[in-house]
Amino acid sequence: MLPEDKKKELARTALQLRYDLLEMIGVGVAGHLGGSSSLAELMAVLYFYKMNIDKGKLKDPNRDRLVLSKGHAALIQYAALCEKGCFPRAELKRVKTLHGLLQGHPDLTTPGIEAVTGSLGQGLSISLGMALALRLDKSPARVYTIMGDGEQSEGQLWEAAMAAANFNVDNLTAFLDWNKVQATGKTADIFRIPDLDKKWSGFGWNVISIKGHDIGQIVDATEKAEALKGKPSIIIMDTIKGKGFSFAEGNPAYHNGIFTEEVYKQAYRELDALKAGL
Ligand SMILES: Cc1ncc(C[n+]2csc(CCOP(=O)(O)OP(=O)(O)O)c2C)c(N)n1
Repeated sequence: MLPEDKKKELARTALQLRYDLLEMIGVGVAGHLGGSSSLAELMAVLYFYKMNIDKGKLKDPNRDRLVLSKGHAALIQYAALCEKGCFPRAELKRVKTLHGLLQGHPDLTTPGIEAVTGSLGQGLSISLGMALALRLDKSPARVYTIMGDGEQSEGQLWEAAMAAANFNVDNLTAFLDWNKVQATGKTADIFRIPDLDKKWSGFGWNVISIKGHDIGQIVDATEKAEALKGKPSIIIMDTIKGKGFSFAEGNPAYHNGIFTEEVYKQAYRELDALKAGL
């Protein structure tokens, strides 16, 4: 069990990552707020508690790997990498500029990014390849993959799911950001994928379902997944798209929305209120 003071520290980190999202998105330019903020707690746990990653040794063969299969949420990974000190803070303001270090979707030019993603459905296959290679090398490193619920309609990931179970891969943990909304509406209205837990267990995976903004539950689930030998684990996280911003929560308009000056100020006020309560 994670001590309360550590939980608080990670909650403050998650809040800082949300501030960083605002800094990157700014006013008048589209930015993926919704699917980024639903991952803030997970990113805080992975980068600031769980993963073996050192900014000075980003190519260490035994580092843990994180593949953001839902690559459009790159901003939240950039926020975490920035807070980890992997690149200067000034880069946040240059996000999505030509020749900048931080592209619109994950790219290998960014220190700490492990895979090019953005075309949905591919991250699990990439992660499986990494996990198999690490196993061959007898490395203690783990691979983490983050997928979206809309992304579950991509066929390629189910092929990777079957293969991971077939090869008894247990150094791979997948996360499903079950925020129930995708780019243009509710996932259930666009492409129904019921019983995701049963689907994944039917494909041979260990399934753990948690509240995805609860830091203690995220830590416990990742540790249970790590302890289980002989099969891959998926942690299905019940989350809220746009979490932390009242106007964006569950609202597809903020999948890749544009802030007006007024809403932007409101977003900061809402984070300041959360900060006062932490
Ligand atoms: C192969 C592919 N098809 C379509 C898209 C366009 N697209 C970008 S984000 C998105 C919705 C993703 O929804 P979800 O996986 O639920 O992500 P989240 O809501 O968590 O951001 C789509 C369809 C894409 N990036 N890749």
